[in-house]
Amino acid sequence: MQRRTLNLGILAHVDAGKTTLTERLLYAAGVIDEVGSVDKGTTQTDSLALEQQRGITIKSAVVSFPIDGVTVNLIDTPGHPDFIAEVERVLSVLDGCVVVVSAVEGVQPQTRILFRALQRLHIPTLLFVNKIDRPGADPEGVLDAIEQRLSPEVVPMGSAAGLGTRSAEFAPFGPADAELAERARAGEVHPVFFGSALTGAGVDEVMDGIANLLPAQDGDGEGPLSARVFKIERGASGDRIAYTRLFSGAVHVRDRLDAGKVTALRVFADGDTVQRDEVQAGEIARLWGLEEVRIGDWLGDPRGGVEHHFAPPTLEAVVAAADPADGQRLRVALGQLAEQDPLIDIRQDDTRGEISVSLYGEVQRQVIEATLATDYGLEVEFRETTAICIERPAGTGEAVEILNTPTNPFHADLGLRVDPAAPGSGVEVRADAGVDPRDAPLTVYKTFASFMEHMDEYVRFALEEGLLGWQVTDCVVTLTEIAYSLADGGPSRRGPMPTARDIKRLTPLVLMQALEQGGSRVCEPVFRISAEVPTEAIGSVLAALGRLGAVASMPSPRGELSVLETALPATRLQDLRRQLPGLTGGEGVLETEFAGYQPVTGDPPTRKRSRPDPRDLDAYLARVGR
Ligand SMILES: Nc1nc2c(ncn2[C@@H]2O[C@H](COP(=O)(O)OP(=O)(O)OP(=O)(O)O)[C@@H](O)[C@H]2O)c(=O)[nH]1
Ligand SMILES: [Mg+2]
Repeated sequence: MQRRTLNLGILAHVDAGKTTLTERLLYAAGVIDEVGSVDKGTTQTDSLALEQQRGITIKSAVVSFPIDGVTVNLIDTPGHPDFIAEVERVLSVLDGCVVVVSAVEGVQPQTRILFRALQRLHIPTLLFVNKIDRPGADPEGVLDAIEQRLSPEVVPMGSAAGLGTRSAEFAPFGPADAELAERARAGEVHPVFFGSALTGAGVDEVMDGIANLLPAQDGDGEGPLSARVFKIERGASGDRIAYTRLFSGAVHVRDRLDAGKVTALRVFADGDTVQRDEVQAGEIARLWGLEEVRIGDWLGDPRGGVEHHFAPPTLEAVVAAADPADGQRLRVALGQLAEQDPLIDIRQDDTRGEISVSLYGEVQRQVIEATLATDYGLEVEFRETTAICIERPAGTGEAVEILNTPTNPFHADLGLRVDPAAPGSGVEVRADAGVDPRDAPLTVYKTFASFMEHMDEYVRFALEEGLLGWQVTDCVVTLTEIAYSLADGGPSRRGPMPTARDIKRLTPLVLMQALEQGGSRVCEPVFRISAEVPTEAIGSVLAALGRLGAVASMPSPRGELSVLETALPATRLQDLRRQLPGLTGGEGVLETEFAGYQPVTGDPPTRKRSRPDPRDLDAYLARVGR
């Protein structure tokens, strides 16, 4: 049976109206009889108690409706930057997108960040300029800003009238011609609609746009399975539910996949889910039974690796159970949360019994705290929040360990060189041209390519904790030497054959020596900040910025309000967030954007290691074994 599907994302800056628009689309499609309200906590997609209490979206949610024979799986995403990880994992499963922009607030920082990611991925995108009913709505001004700051390739599909009133309306120019429709479906142009998700103005036209200007996919169940897991949920009885988008092939109930046996399967339809026996390419399903699966995993053939489109979390905090007897339960609970959210990175230190959690910001911290309380009955305390720094090699360093020597019990020679690389380039592992592939232990790894793939993995693991405990990045690691022991070798090489574990354990030993030789530089996350504050509060805000060590641009007044541009490290940004309401009578607004890492001035902070330091040979060998 031929099924047509459109997997549609709704993305925007926080509060732009994504959830309200979702509600309107479901209503227009006849899937719900009454339009729910974010402010009353009655929408379909903000279904978590926390979302309803706070009036913001926290988790991405899928809901489905039919138009013109196409099943639209709409994914409503959170706009708050603390939940960007939820958006990241959704991006890889979209066929098209609607980006919502407020007609009052205009193009905001998160809008730019999201739009850039959509363009990099060539996802066909429509724009909906929302809130034309609100006083101060300036759709024409916002259209200009969209052209200047998002994309020049935009096509207004009509105009707005009666601005700033409940009777504001969208007047379409007429139906899209075939050429425009084709270019929009190819992602070459971005049609722009105006309206109000609150009153429903413009919603029917956007609905037509979704049907005609975005590329629905034909289901092709033939071909090998290729599917991506983009969300994991725990059911009422603790069972794992994997939200999966199929790109090719089909999945049936009782199929055995690497991640487990599919025990049940549901697809989205008409605002609900329905049980099925199979799901095919183009569709999204909820799969039960895949106990081994993690977010971002591919089922069947992978198409591309892990992609990161957004900045990583920049803060971390130590979490402790209020009742020390709950320590073990807290570990399990955080483990489950991390599995639903791969960017919640948890570091456990067995020796000190501490758990630290990486964070995007204060709101995410509050949500984790509330989730632990309501879902697990756990009272927790977050100790001081610190920035997650990185280490970059300061210079080139090289080290070699020779087998049958007191410092190397691992049956292999290994030499590695570390060279600094450009900021943002990550880690690259390669072999020196002088290395003879036949010297690698191919009885263990079969091919030299496979050996290097494993080296890549061992190196990345070892670089998770550098000289001062931070993750090491922006470097090239070169294999300079490899040799192994032989049962019948000469005196210097005689010994048992190495195993993969030998090479894996030897790698950190050599790598940390090489790193130490070249030294490393600790760098902290820095944010670009634009602060909009009442003009009369400028003096006190500038003084506060000075105390935080920041230099601000000359304020540019916009009437009663002035805008300051500055940059601050992540921890100082937290301080500014706390101080701003007091400094500005609650009127100040901060817009922030991750701007990379900068070397720390003064004494570099260290991070406690969660694993023994390979430079302390006895402790290291005691832990990993000889
Ligand atoms: N006046 C007016 N208010 C709107 C409109 N659309 C949404 N709102 C209001 O704006 C606020 C935010 O709406 P949401 O739909 O929750 O926005 P969102 O983009 O889903 O927010 P997050 O998911 O938290 O990022 C709510 O108070 C809505 O009632 C609109 O067209 N006009
Ligand atoms: Mg929302």
